[in-house]
Amino acid sequence: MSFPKDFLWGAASAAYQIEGAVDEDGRGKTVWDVFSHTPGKTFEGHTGDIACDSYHRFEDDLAALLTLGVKHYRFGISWARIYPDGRTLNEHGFAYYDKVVDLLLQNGITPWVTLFHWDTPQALEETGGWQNRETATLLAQFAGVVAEHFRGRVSHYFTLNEPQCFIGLGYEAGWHAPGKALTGEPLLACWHNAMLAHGMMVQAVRKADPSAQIGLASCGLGCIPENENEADIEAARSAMFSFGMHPEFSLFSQNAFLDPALLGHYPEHPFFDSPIITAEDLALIHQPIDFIGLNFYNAYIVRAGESGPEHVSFHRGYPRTAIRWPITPAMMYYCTKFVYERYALPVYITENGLSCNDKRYLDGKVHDLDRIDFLQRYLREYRRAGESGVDIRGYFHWSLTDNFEWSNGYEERFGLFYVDYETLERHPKDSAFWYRSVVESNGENL
Ligand code: GBH
Repeated sequence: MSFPKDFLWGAASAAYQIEGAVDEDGRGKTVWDVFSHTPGKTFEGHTGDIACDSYHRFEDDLAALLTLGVKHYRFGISWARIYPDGRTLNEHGFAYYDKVVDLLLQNGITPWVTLFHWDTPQALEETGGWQNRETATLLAQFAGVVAEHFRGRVSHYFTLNEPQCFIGLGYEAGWHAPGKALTGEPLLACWHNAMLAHGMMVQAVRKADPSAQIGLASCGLGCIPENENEADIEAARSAMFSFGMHPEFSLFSQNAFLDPALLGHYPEHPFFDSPIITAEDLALIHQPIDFIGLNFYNAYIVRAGESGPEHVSFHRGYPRTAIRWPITPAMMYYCTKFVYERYALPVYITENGLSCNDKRYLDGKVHDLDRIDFLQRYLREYRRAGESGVDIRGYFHWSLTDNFEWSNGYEERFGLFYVDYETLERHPKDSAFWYRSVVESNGENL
């Protein structure tokens, strides 16, 4: 029982969730600055103004990475630092990322850059945001400039992080910035523009740096079979690639992103019957990429019912994390396998983790047994996917440190490192030392 020999272990973060320093070196406002400062939108009005202050404390994050012994770090570059209004280049915006990238490289850690993790410049939101196709063009321009700037230093990029969330939660459910609740054609326009952005970003990065490896980071409804029999497994697979299965936001669908990006068409569903989708657009979205990144947290349980796949409710007392998401380790096996069988590209888990009610105990340490237990369960299932033939390449834990958990603010702690938000000190949780032993043994100890 083992992981592939050259399997990569890493940790992940995102610009707005950790950086703070929202007014420094010419950074422009993003939709999340505005949304988090709007009363009632985030838990107790929390904002990313300071966050983990990583903008001034990257050395502390680096020390955390070195404690873990990981050789790979996934982090974001903020669009609004480089293009404050989305259109005008601000060279000063690169200084911080130059330092981050150089320190990572000096310490033997490979940078994996996420080009877009939800922080659209506010100025672009004011000209229609994702409803406007120009937003896609401008994001691709940013992607090209970043790849050009870091050519020779950064060779791994992710285009979009979870359009399912920044469009689904931001423009459909309204729980995330910019907090819109659209349906029909206007919502489809947002989705389609995000897909176009992906395709144009791949082109822009390839043009700037032909040797770069490019992927995406997708999320959405994961489905696992109630019982491990053929009928339930097929029901789970078919539910996982059905559109509109989530009760609150239809866009929480893996294949709404992966089908156009990797197969060149949208899912079969009336939502996508629209003249705005042209064959040229589909060709533009469908660019060759090098790997699929999956952000996996929890799945639905599915069985074969009389008239097709059915959701099975979680039984009373079903295990859940602090944020109340159900603990469904089998998704690391089934859902990576379903994705691999459908799209046939190498798979990375680009995010996986959980929030716990972490605190420093009387002894000053953070005893997060729940995190260790969760990870052990999830990683065993991921290993099982590899053993069954899925081309699994790596695992990035979400997250390196506790951080700004979007509308939940600082109330949810997803880190391997505890952040004391008064002093901004990072403290390794027990899970950090445990994860180090996983990294060192390539998972032999799981
Ligand atoms: C990721 O989003 C983000 O990329 C990251 O920035 C964030 O901090 C991290 O996860 C933790 O949230 O409707 O009950 O099935 C993942 C967000 C998680 C949103 C699962 C939808 C479904 C819950 N998704 N959630 S449920």
